[in-house]
Amino acid sequence: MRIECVTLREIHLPLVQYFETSFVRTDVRKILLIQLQADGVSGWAECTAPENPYYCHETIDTAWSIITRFIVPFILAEQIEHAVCLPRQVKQIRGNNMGKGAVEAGLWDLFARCQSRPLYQMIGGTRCSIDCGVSLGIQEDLEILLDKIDKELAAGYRKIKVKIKPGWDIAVIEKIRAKYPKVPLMVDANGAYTSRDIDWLRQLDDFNLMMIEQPLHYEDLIEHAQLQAQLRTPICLDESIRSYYDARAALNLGSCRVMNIKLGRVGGFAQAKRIHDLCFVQGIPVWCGGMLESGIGRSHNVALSTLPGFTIPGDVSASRRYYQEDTTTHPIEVSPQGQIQVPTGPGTGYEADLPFIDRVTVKEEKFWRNGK
Ligand code: OSB
Ligand code: MG
Repeated sequence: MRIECVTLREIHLPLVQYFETSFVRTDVRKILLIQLQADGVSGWAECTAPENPYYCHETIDTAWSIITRFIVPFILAEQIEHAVCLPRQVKQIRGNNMGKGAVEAGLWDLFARCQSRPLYQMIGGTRCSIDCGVSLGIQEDLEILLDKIDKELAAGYRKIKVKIKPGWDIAVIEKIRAKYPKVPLMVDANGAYTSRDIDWLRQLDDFNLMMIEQPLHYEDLIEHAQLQAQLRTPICLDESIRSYYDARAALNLGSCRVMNIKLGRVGGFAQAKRIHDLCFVQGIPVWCGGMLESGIGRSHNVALSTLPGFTIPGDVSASRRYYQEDTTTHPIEVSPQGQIQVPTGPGTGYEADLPFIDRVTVKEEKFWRNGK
Protein backbone atom coordinates (compact mmCIF):
# COMPACT_ATOMS: atom_id res chain seq x y z
CA MET A 1 0.00 0.00 0.00
CA ARG A 2 1.12 3.53 -0.77
CA ILE A 3 0.10 6.17 1.73
CA GLU A 4 -0.70 9.29 -0.31
CA CYS A 5 -1.27 11.90 2.32
CA VAL A 6 -0.75 12.34 6.06
CA THR A 7 -2.50 15.09 8.00
CA LEU A 8 -1.68 16.10 11.55
CA ARG A 9 -4.11 18.27 13.46
CA GLU A 10 -4.04 19.74 16.92
CA ILE A 11 -7.50 20.12 18.37
CA HIS A 12 -8.52 21.67 21.68
CA LEU A 13 -11.40 20.04 23.54
CA PRO A 14 -12.68 21.31 26.88
CA LEU A 15 -13.43 18.53 29.35
CA VAL A 16 -16.99 18.45 30.69
CA GLN A 17 -15.29 18.45 34.08
CA TYR A 18 -11.65 18.92 35.02
CA PHE A 19 -9.68 15.74 35.74
CA GLU A 20 -7.21 15.81 38.61
CA THR A 21 -4.48 13.27 39.36
CA SER A 22 -1.75 13.33 42.02
CA PHE A 23 0.40 15.28 39.55
CA VAL A 24 -1.78 17.67 37.52
CA ARG A 25 -5.27 19.04 36.88
CA THR A 26 -6.48 19.04 33.25
CA ASP A 27 -9.30 21.33 32.03
CA VAL A 28 -8.79 21.27 28.27
CA ARG A 29 -7.29 18.42 26.30
CA LYS A 30 -4.95 19.40 23.49
CA ILE A 31 -5.07 16.40 21.20
CA LEU A 32 -2.99 15.41 18.18
CA LEU A 33 -5.05 13.60 15.54
CA ILE A 34 -3.48 11.83 12.60
CA GLN A 35 -5.22 10.99 9.34
CA LEU A 36 -3.58 8.63 6.82
CA GLN A 37 -5.00 8.43 3.31
CA ALA A 38 -4.59 5.75 0.65
CA ASP A 39 -6.83 4.57 -2.21
CA GLY A 40 -9.46 7.13 -1.23
CA VAL A 41 -9.75 5.68 2.28
CA SER A 42 -8.78 7.40 5.55
CA GLY A 43 -7.37 5.78 8.66
CA TRP A 44 -7.46 7.80 11.87
CA ALA A 45 -5.72 7.73 15.20
CA GLU A 46 -5.22 9.88 18.25
CA CYS A 47 -1.85 10.50 19.86
CA THR A 48 -2.30 10.15 23.62
CA ALA A 49 0.69 12.34 24.53
CA PRO A 50 -0.53 14.89 27.09
CA GLU A 51 -0.07 18.67 27.14
CA ASN A 52 2.85 18.44 29.59
CA PRO A 53 5.63 15.95 30.43
CA TYR A 54 4.21 14.97 33.85
CA TYR A 55 2.68 11.59 33.06
CA CYS A 56 5.55 10.55 30.77
CA HIS A 57 8.36 12.22 28.84
CA GLU A 58 6.29 12.88 25.77
CA THR A 59 4.02 15.82 25.09
CA ILE A 60 1.82 16.70 22.15
CA ASP A 61 4.65 18.93 20.86
CA THR A 62 7.42 16.34 21.08
CA ALA A 63 5.15 13.81 19.39
CA TRP A 64 4.33 16.30 16.63
CA SER A 65 8.03 16.84 16.03
CA ILE A 66 8.96 13.13 16.02
CA ILE A 67 6.05 12.19 13.76
CA THR A 68 6.62 14.96 11.20
CA ARG A 69 10.43 14.78 11.13
CA PHE A 70 11.15 11.07 11.57
CA ILE A 71 8.06 9.05 10.69
CA VAL A 72 6.01 10.76 8.00
CA PRO A 73 8.90 11.05 5.49
CA PHE A 74 9.43 7.28 5.58
CA ILE A 75 5.84 6.19 5.37
CA LEU A 76 5.37 8.51 2.38
CA ALA A 77 8.52 7.27 0.65
CA GLU A 78 7.93 3.53 0.95
CA GLN A 79 5.29 0.90 0.32
CA ILE A 80 3.75 -0.56 3.45
CA GLU A 81 2.36 -4.07 3.08
CA HIS A 82 0.64 -4.15 6.45
CA ALA A 83 0.41 -2.16 9.67
CA VAL A 84 2.82 -4.66 11.24
CA CYS A 85 5.44 -3.57 8.67
CA LEU A 86 6.03 0.01 9.77
CA PRO A 87 9.24 1.04 7.99
CA ARG A 88 12.51 0.01 9.60
CA GLN A 89 13.45 3.65 10.18
CA VAL A 90 10.47 4.02 12.47
CA LYS A 91 11.40 0.99 14.55
CA GLN A 92 14.84 2.56 14.95
CA ILE A 93 13.37 5.49 16.91
CA ARG A 94 13.95 4.95 20.62
CA GLY A 95 11.18 5.80 23.04
CA ASN A 96 8.58 8.29 21.80
CA ASN A 97 6.02 5.51 22.02
CA MET A 98 2.97 7.75 21.85
CA GLY A 99 4.18 9.33 18.64
CA LYS A 100 5.04 5.99 17.05
CA GLY A 101 1.93 4.34 18.45
CA ALA A 102 -0.38 6.95 16.97
CA VAL A 103 0.95 6.36 13.46
CA GLU A 104 0.81 2.60 13.95
CA ALA A 105 -2.78 2.70 15.22
CA GLY A 106 -3.78 4.91 12.27
CA LEU A 107 -2.22 2.39 9.88
CA TRP A 108 -4.17 -0.45 11.51
CA ASP A 109 -7.40 1.50 11.08
CA LEU A 110 -6.52 2.28 7.47
CA PHE A 111 -5.64 -1.33 6.62
CA ALA A 112 -8.77 -2.64 8.29
CA ARG A 113 -10.93 -0.13 6.39
CA CYS A 114 -9.24 -0.96 3.07
CA GLN A 115 -10.07 -4.62 3.66
CA SER A 116 -13.58 -3.78 4.96
CA ARG A 117 -12.84 -5.68 8.14
CA PRO A 118 -13.31 -4.70 11.77
CA LEU A 119 -10.05 -3.69 13.40
CA TYR A 120 -10.75 -5.70 16.55
CA GLN A 121 -10.86 -8.92 14.53
CA MET A 122 -7.66 -8.06 12.67
CA ILE A 123 -5.74 -7.70 15.92
CA GLY A 124 -7.11 -11.00 17.25
CA GLY A 125 -9.92 -9.67 19.45
CA THR A 126 -12.51 -12.20 20.55
CA ARG A 127 -15.19 -10.21 22.40
CA CYS A 128 -18.27 -8.57 20.97
CA SER A 129 -18.77 -6.43 24.07
CA ILE A 130 -16.35 -5.05 26.63
CA ASP A 131 -16.79 -4.35 30.34
CA CYS A 132 -16.38 -0.74 31.41
CA GLY A 133 -15.15 1.06 34.49
CA VAL A 134 -14.62 4.70 35.37
CA SER A 135 -11.64 6.61 36.69
CA LEU A 136 -12.57 9.37 39.14
CA GLY A 137 -10.12 12.20 39.73
CA ILE A 138 -9.29 13.89 43.00
CA GLN A 139 -12.27 16.03 44.08
CA GLU A 140 -12.77 19.17 46.17
CA ASP A 141 -14.34 17.10 48.93
CA LEU A 142 -15.53 13.64 49.83
CA GLU A 143 -19.25 14.36 49.33
CA ILE A 144 -18.64 15.27 45.69
CA LEU A 145 -16.72 12.02 45.18
CA LEU A 146 -19.45 9.92 46.82
CA ASP A 147 -22.08 11.60 44.61
CA LYS A 148 -20.04 10.80 41.53
CA ILE A 149 -19.68 7.17 42.57
CA ASP A 150 -23.47 6.99 43.07
CA LYS A 151 -24.01 8.33 39.58
CA GLU A 152 -21.51 6.00 37.88
CA LEU A 153 -22.85 2.91 39.65
CA ALA A 154 -26.38 3.89 38.64
CA ALA A 155 -25.13 4.18 35.06
CA GLY A 156 -24.01 0.53 35.27
CA TYR A 157 -20.21 0.81 35.45
CA ARG A 158 -18.50 -2.34 36.65
CA LYS A 159 -15.41 -0.91 38.31
CA ILE A 160 -14.73 2.29 40.23
CA LYS A 161 -11.18 3.62 40.20
CA VAL A 162 -10.35 6.48 42.52
CA LYS A 163 -7.25 8.64 42.26
CA ILE A 164 -5.28 8.94 45.47
CA LYS A 165 -2.33 10.97 46.76
CA PRO A 166 -0.85 11.65 50.21
CA GLY A 167 -3.60 13.52 52.08
CA TRP A 168 -6.37 12.03 49.89
CA ASP A 169 -6.15 8.32 50.51
CA ILE A 170 -6.92 6.07 53.49
CA ALA A 171 -9.69 8.22 55.01
CA VAL A 172 -11.33 8.62 51.61
CA ILE A 173 -11.24 4.90 50.82
CA GLU A 174 -12.54 4.10 54.29
CA LYS A 175 -15.61 6.29 53.68
CA ILE A 176 -16.21 4.81 50.23
CA ARG A 177 -16.03 1.26 51.60
CA ALA A 178 -18.35 2.13 54.48
CA LYS A 179 -20.95 3.26 51.95
CA TYR A 180 -20.29 0.56 49.30
CA PRO A 181 -18.89 -2.56 50.99
CA LYS A 182 -19.03 -4.73 47.85
CA VAL A 183 -18.38 -2.45 44.87
CA PRO A 184 -15.38 -3.45 42.68
CA LEU A 185 -13.02 -0.69 43.78
CA MET A 186 -9.40 0.20 43.07
CA VAL A 187 -7.05 3.14 43.60
CA ASP A 188 -4.44 4.84 41.39
CA ALA A 189 -1.62 6.89 42.93
CA ASN A 190 0.28 7.80 39.73
CA GLY A 191 3.55 7.26 41.56
CA ALA A 192 2.83 9.66 44.42
CA TYR A 193 4.34 7.51 47.21
CA THR A 194 7.85 6.38 48.19
CA SER A 195 9.35 3.42 50.04
CA ARG A 196 8.97 5.45 53.25
CA ASP A 197 5.19 5.10 52.85
CA ILE A 198 5.10 1.29 52.83
CA ASP A 199 3.51 0.99 56.29
CA TRP A 200 1.00 3.66 55.39
CA LEU A 201 0.09 1.93 52.14
CA ARG A 202 -0.35 -1.41 53.90
CA GLN A 203 -3.52 0.03 55.47
CA LEU A 204 -5.09 -0.25 52.03
CA ASP A 205 -5.10 -4.04 52.53
CA ASP A 206 -8.11 -3.59 54.83
CA PHE A 207 -10.46 -2.44 52.06
CA ASN A 208 -10.68 -5.42 49.73
CA LEU A 209 -9.45 -3.38 46.76
CA MET A 210 -9.12 -5.02 43.35
CA MET A 211 -5.66 -3.48 43.05
CA ILE A 212 -3.44 -0.51 43.79
CA GLU A 213 -2.23 1.13 40.58
CA GLN A 214 1.26 2.61 40.30
CA PRO A 215 1.91 3.46 43.95
CA LEU A 216 5.64 4.23 43.55
CA HIS A 217 8.08 5.86 41.13
CA TYR A 218 7.63 4.78 37.53
CA GLU A 219 11.26 3.69 37.12
CA ASP A 220 11.43 1.62 40.31
CA LEU A 221 10.40 -1.96 39.64
CA ILE A 222 12.48 -3.21 42.56
CA GLU A 223 10.65 -1.14 45.17
CA HIS A 224 7.34 -2.17 43.67
CA ALA A 225 8.41 -5.80 44.12
CA GLN A 226 9.32 -5.12 47.75
CA LEU A 227 5.98 -3.43 48.35
CA GLN A 228 4.06 -6.21 46.57
CA ALA A 229 5.73 -8.77 48.87
CA GLN A 230 4.26 -6.91 51.85
CA LEU A 231 0.75 -6.39 50.45
CA ARG A 232 -2.16 -8.78 50.03
CA THR A 233 -3.73 -6.40 47.50
CA PRO A 234 -2.37 -6.84 43.97
CA ILE A 235 -0.25 -4.02 42.57
CA CYS A 236 -1.07 -2.94 39.02
CA LEU A 237 1.55 -1.09 37.00
CA ASP A 238 0.75 1.70 34.55
CA GLU A 239 3.55 4.26 34.02
CA SER A 240 6.26 1.65 34.68
CA ILE A 241 5.25 -0.51 31.69
CA ARG A 242 6.52 1.24 28.56
CA SER A 243 7.53 -1.86 26.65
CA TYR A 244 7.57 -5.63 26.49
CA TYR A 245 10.92 -5.51 28.29
CA ASP A 246 9.47 -3.53 31.19
CA ALA A 247 6.58 -5.98 31.38
CA ARG A 248 8.89 -9.00 31.42
CA ALA A 249 11.11 -7.44 34.09
CA ALA A 250 8.12 -6.52 36.26
CA LEU A 251 6.75 -10.06 36.08
CA ASN A 252 10.11 -11.68 36.76
CA LEU A 253 10.72 -9.42 39.74
CA GLY A 254 7.20 -9.77 41.12
CA SER A 255 6.58 -6.03 40.90
CA CYS A 256 2.88 -6.44 40.08
CA ARG A 257 0.07 -8.99 39.70
CA VAL A 258 -2.03 -6.99 37.22
CA MET A 259 -1.12 -4.80 34.26
CA ASN A 260 -2.73 -1.72 32.80
CA ILE A 261 -2.03 -1.61 29.05
CA LYS A 262 -2.33 1.74 27.28
CA LEU A 263 -2.01 1.71 23.54
CA GLY A 264 0.00 4.94 23.32
CA ARG A 265 2.27 4.34 26.29
CA VAL A 266 3.53 1.04 24.84
CA GLY A 267 3.78 2.28 21.23
CA GLY A 268 0.80 0.77 19.44
CA PHE A 269 -1.11 -2.44 18.83
CA ALA A 270 1.85 -4.71 18.10
CA GLN A 271 3.54 -3.89 21.39
CA ALA A 272 0.27 -3.95 23.33
CA LYS A 273 -0.44 -7.40 21.92
CA ARG A 274 3.05 -8.62 22.81
CA ILE A 275 2.61 -7.50 26.43
CA HIS A 276 -0.91 -8.95 26.48
CA ASP A 277 0.38 -12.32 25.22
CA LEU A 278 3.17 -12.41 27.80
CA CYS A 279 0.69 -11.72 30.61
CA PHE A 280 -1.83 -14.16 29.16
CA VAL A 281 0.51 -17.16 29.29
CA GLN A 282 1.51 -16.25 32.85
CA GLY A 283 -2.09 -15.85 34.03
CA ILE A 284 -1.66 -12.13 34.74
CA PRO A 285 -4.92 -10.25 34.06
CA VAL A 286 -4.70 -7.02 32.06
CA TRP A 287 -7.06 -4.12 31.37
CA CYS A 288 -7.10 -1.16 29.05
CA GLY A 289 -6.14 2.19 30.56
CA GLY A 290 -7.24 5.59 29.26
CA MET A 291 -5.70 9.00 28.64
CA LEU A 292 -8.90 11.09 28.50
CA GLU A 293 -9.14 10.27 24.81
CA SER A 294 -11.64 11.78 22.43
CA GLY A 295 -13.82 9.40 20.42
CA ILE A 296 -11.10 8.49 17.92
CA GLY A 297 -8.61 7.34 20.55
CA ARG A 298 -11.39 5.78 22.60
CA SER A 299 -12.50 3.69 19.59
CA HIS A 300 -8.99 2.21 19.38
CA ASN A 301 -9.17 1.39 23.10
CA VAL A 302 -12.45 -0.44 22.49
CA ALA A 303 -10.75 -2.59 19.83
CA LEU A 304 -7.76 -3.34 22.08
CA SER A 305 -10.04 -4.34 24.96
CA THR A 306 -11.46 -7.23 22.91
CA LEU A 307 -8.26 -9.31 23.26
CA PRO A 308 -8.89 -12.37 25.44
CA GLY A 309 -6.58 -11.39 28.32
CA PHE A 310 -8.44 -8.13 28.99
CA THR A 311 -10.51 -9.71 31.75
CA ILE A 312 -10.83 -6.70 34.09
CA PRO A 313 -13.09 -3.72 33.20
CA GLY A 314 -10.93 -0.95 31.74
CA ASP A 315 -10.91 2.84 32.05
CA VAL A 316 -12.87 2.86 28.79
CA SER A 317 -16.11 4.70 29.40
CA ALA A 318 -18.69 6.78 27.54
CA SER A 319 -17.57 9.76 25.44
CA ARG A 320 -20.08 12.04 27.14
CA ARG A 321 -18.37 11.64 30.51
CA TYR A 322 -15.51 13.64 28.97
CA TYR A 323 -16.70 15.79 26.07
CA GLN A 324 -19.89 17.60 25.11
CA GLU A 325 -19.02 17.21 21.43
CA ASP A 326 -16.62 14.59 20.19
CA THR A 327 -14.41 13.65 17.25
CA THR A 328 -16.60 10.75 16.10
CA THR A 329 -19.99 11.08 14.39
CA HIS A 330 -21.48 8.65 16.94
CA PRO A 331 -20.36 8.97 20.53
CA ILE A 332 -19.09 5.88 22.30
CA GLU A 333 -21.91 4.74 24.51
CA VAL A 334 -22.13 2.42 27.48
CA SER A 335 -25.17 0.22 28.10
CA PRO A 336 -27.05 0.22 31.43
CA GLN A 337 -25.19 -3.07 32.06
CA GLY A 338 -21.88 -1.21 31.91
CA GLN A 339 -20.73 -2.53 28.55
CA ILE A 340 -19.76 -1.19 25.15
CA GLN A 341 -20.97 -3.19 22.16
CA VAL A 342 -18.02 -3.53 19.81
CA PRO A 343 -19.01 -2.22 16.37
CA THR A 344 -18.63 -4.61 13.46
CA GLY A 345 -18.10 -2.01 10.71
CA PRO A 346 -14.73 -1.53 8.96
CA GLY A 347 -11.76 -0.26 10.99
CA THR A 348 -12.64 0.94 14.47
CA GLY A 349 -16.29 1.00 13.40
CA TYR A 350 -16.60 4.67 14.39
CA GLU A 351 -16.35 7.52 11.85
CA ALA A 352 -14.34 10.71 12.25
CA ASP A 353 -16.55 13.81 12.36
CA LEU A 354 -14.50 15.97 9.98
CA PRO A 355 -16.65 19.13 10.15
CA PHE A 356 -16.43 19.08 13.94
CA ILE A 357 -12.71 18.31 13.87
CA ASP A 358 -12.15 21.24 11.48
CA ARG A 359 -14.04 23.51 13.82
CA VAL A 360 -11.80 22.71 16.82
CA THR A 361 -8.49 22.51 14.93
CA VAL A 362 -5.91 25.10 15.98
CA LYS A 363 -2.99 23.79 13.92
CA GLU A 364 -2.75 21.59 10.84
CA GLU A 365 0.08 20.19 8.73
CA LYS A 366 -0.36 18.10 5.57
CA PHE A 367 2.26 15.95 3.86
CA TRP A 368 1.92 14.37 0.40
CA ARG A 369 3.76 11.55 -1.33
CA ASN A 370 6.36 13.05 -3.72
CA GLY A 371 6.16 16.31 -1.77
CA LYS A 372 3.06 17.30 -3.77
O1 OSB B 1 -3.09 7.09 35.38
O2 OSB B 1 -4.58 6.10 34.31
C1 OSB B 1 -4.00 7.13 34.58
C2 OSB B 1 -5.73 10.08 32.90
C3 OSB B 1 -4.66 10.82 32.47
C4 OSB B 1 -3.38 10.37 32.76
C5 OSB B 1 -3.21 9.19 33.47
C6 OSB B 1 -4.29 8.45 33.89
C7 OSB B 1 -5.57 8.92 33.63
C8 OSB B 1 -6.78 8.26 34.09
C9 OSB B 1 -8.06 8.53 33.34
O3 OSB B 1 -6.84 7.55 35.07
C10 OSB B 1 -8.43 7.42 32.44
C11 OSB B 1 -9.53 7.85 31.53
O4 OSB B 1 -10.65 7.97 32.01
O5 OSB B 1 -9.28 8.07 30.33
MG1 MG C 1 -2.83 5.11 36.01
